[in-house]
Amino acid sequence: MKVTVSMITLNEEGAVAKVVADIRRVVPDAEILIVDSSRDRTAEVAEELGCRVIKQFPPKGYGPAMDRAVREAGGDIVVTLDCDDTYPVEDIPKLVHLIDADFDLVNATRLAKRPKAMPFANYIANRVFAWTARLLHGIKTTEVHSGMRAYRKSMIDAIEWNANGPALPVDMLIIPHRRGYRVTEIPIEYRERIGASTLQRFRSTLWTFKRLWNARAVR
Ligand SMILES: Nc1nc2c(ncn2[C@@H]2O[C@H](COP(=O)(O)OP(=O)(O)O)[C@@H](O)[C@H]2O)c(=O)[nH]1
Ligand SMILES: [Mg+2]
Repeated sequence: MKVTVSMITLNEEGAVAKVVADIRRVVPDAEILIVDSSRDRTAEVAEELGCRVIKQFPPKGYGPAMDRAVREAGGDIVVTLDCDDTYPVEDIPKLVHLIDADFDLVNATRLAKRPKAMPFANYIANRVFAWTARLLHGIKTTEVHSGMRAYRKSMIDAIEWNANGPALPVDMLIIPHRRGYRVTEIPIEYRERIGASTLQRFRSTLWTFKRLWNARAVR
């Protein structure tokens, strides 16, 4: 099966070359797709390195960029990753194998144990989100916000979510689970980010609970 590694980028020129090189080393045959909304040279660097770059301007936020990044993937398997060097690229083959082994979605969780690179408040918030997801949806997860996952492309083609607004990764995990697709989880290491985070704590928390609550209607 053909693999696409999809990333979205907002001013990641300090990280993009390293992340792309790391991906190439691990999965040389994969398509690398980037949805870019940067003001810096991220897109130029990615294009020079042979990535497929889709430009999204004006920037529409994480959700619309991520939606585009998974829907436009050319592969049968789509692996998502932040372009900030926080996720272990060397684990991509593990995720791909699990899709090969008939799972439709593999969630890579950073919270199987407490990650040193994550602020304590974020850690507690993430635990509460995961616990709420278990309670409302019966999904055995420790993290609903991971940016590192593998999705079967045919599943994405069959599913809709509201891409506008923060916390889209919640819907991208919970809706497939509720629709009866085979979802599994593996633990990963989480590293310190290159560059600054775009996370807006308050809005993200609000939208996480909103998405978790609204997904009860999905069956
Ligand atoms: N295209 C695009 N990418 C974005 C946008 N907002 C964030 N990103 C990218 O999405 C990924 C996740 O954002 P990040 O700042 O790392 O969030 P954090 O991991 O929660 O700290 C990074 O690769 C960002 O560059 C956006 O509005 N448009
Ligand atoms: Mg990040």
